[in-house]
Amino acid sequence: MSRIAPMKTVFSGIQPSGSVHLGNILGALINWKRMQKDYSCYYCIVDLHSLTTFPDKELLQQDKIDTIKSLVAVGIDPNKSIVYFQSDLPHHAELSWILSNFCQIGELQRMTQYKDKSESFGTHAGLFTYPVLMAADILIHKADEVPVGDDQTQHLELTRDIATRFNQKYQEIFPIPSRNSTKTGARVMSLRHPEAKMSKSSDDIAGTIYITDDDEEIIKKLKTSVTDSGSKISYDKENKPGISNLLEILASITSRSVEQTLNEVSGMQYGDFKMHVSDELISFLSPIREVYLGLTDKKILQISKEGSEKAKITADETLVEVKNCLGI
Ligand code: AQP
Repeated sequence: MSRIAPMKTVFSGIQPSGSVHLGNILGALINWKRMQKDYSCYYCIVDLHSLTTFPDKELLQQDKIDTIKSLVAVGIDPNKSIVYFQSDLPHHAELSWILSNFCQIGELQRMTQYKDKSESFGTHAGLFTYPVLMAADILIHKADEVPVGDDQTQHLELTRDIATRFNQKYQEIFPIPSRNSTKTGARVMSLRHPEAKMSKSSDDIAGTIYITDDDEEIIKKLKTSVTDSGSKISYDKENKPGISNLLEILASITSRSVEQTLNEVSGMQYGDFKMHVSDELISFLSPIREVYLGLTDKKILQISKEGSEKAKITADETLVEVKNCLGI
């Protein structure tokens, strides 16, 4: 008799550090949605991580709720996936402490996100040990795959090293998680500063397309997006980062390759090309925005409550196993 293999586990997190944007959607969330079909998925609003940037209390509370709204609007189904707030499970912080013993200071010093963020938020230990907490997030549910954008590759590598060291020192309890990424959209850049990634906490609002942006705002942001000198549309990330970013965005939202997209738009003037991208963005984002605006805070709190109850089951099991290994 043939047996059905158990579903693999997926974990990914998102910080409630402001409105979800196009980079989050194309780099992570559409992949999260796709994976629900074949995997057992845990999607976590990592509010402990966001404390590293000292958010305002009221804003954080609303951002947490709005982030789950964004997930549901993009197509994360709480009946299929487990969606919860990180701080509802003390297991994450407890495992993080345990795993910090399997990580070298030099490794944390090499993390580029630490270097970037410490310029704005100082060199405090929370920011420094952020990747260990991220490793705990992933390993507490024994995730096999982690759908994240390009910017998280370094953190995931460290998670793999930490898991391997624990397994070698004690017992093979953690799967070594691998990154699952989208082909295009893995690093969406700012529309105004295409050398920097589109980001929630960026001051540069005009360079970021938010999930709540209405059609007018989308058109305005595309109109003022940075292109490059010259007039020919070509894919050249080094010399034409603005145009290349728009090509990648267009390819991603229309589910085509960059090559196919380039063939379709290569004869256009920059102005017409930008209008075309904004039309496609409106078609892509307006149904998502409609679902988002229809969700109530009460509904979201119910989703997170049920999610944390389910997430607690596997987190409990892993912690017991880890503590048994360690003798505590
Ligand atoms: N610009 C981006 N392009 C592609 N993927 C991106 N992600 C973030 N920005 C881009 C992916 O979105 C997921 C959730 O990210 P996060 O909220 O945990 O943290 P982040 O990477 O630091 O994202 P932000 O939006 O830039 O937030 P802030 O400004 O608070 O730092 C991750 O999978 C990430 O790869």
